[in-house]
This record gives sequence, structure tokens and C-alpha cells, in this order.
Amino acid sequence: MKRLICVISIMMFAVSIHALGSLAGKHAAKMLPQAAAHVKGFDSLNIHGIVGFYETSKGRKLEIKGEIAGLEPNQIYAVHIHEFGSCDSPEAPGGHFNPKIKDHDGNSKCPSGGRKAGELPGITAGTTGMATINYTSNYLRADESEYSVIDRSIVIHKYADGKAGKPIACGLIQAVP
Ligand SMILES: [Cu+2]
Repeated sequence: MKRLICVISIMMFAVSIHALGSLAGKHAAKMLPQAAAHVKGFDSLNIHGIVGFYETSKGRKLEIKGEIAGLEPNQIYAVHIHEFGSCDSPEAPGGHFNPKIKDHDGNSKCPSGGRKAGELPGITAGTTGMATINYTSNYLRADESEYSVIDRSIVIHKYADGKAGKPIACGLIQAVP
């Protein structure tokens, strides 16, 4: 009997080690962001969300993924990376992040159709007030370069690009240790 219990517990131990191993494997396969921001509304606005910044191929592309809740259903909002890493007030993040993009000859060029690198595509809130950010930038990084979004902020504006109005929500972009 003792022997049987012993065999069973060894088997269970083996099973749990196996389960841990495959969990760890899945975890390792799932990409972790290099940087993340916790977006919160200014004033009493109930806006909140998390945005992750993922460098997909080393120093070439930056995937920006997140979800923002508490928006007005069916509204379009401008989303930008602003220059300064502060969300103390709607003015604190400063202007749009605009690192100098150089072409192969070292001349400055416009990143994409005259948009600044920090000017991401707008987001549309669904019927529940939730919007998804899912964009890959060829001009931003999450490293220590001059193109890095780390220690800057991600800002949601009141309206869509064009007349975006004042920032209504903001998240400090911090390196993920
Ligand atoms: Cu902006």
C-alpha cells in the first residue's frame, strides 16, 4: 500500500512538473512588451486602459497594442505619442513626438504621408465604449534610441485627428523591467 501511494505521488509529481514545463514554454513563446502604459482619463472621466509596446524584429518595427475602455460609443479618437513623460495635466505631455527620420542618404524625411512618427491612426469605440489600439510603426522604437517611446506618453484626444481637441486621457510609457 505504501509503495502504491509512493508510485502515485511520483506520477503526480511528474505530471505537475510536466504541466509547469509546458506553461513555462507557452509563457516564453508569448511575447512580452518592452514598454507599457496605463492610460487614465483626466478629471473625473472614467477612461482607462493598458497599452503594450513590442519590438518585433530588433530595432525595426514597433507593435503598439492595447485596449481603452470608458469611451463614448461609436466615437473616433485621435491617439498620439506625446513628447514628455508626464500626465499631470492635459498640457503636461507637450507636443507630438516627432523624431527626425532620415533616409538612406542621411537626409530628413517625412515618416508617412506627412504625419509625425508619434501620430498614430485614430481609434473607434465600439458600442460598449471599448476601443482597440493595434498598429505597427516603422519609425518608433522601445529602446534607448532617439526614436524611443519610453519615458514619453500616449495621449487620447477628445475628437478624431484634424480637430482632435484637448487630451482626455494619458498614460506614461514605461520600460518593462
Ligand atoms: Cu496629440
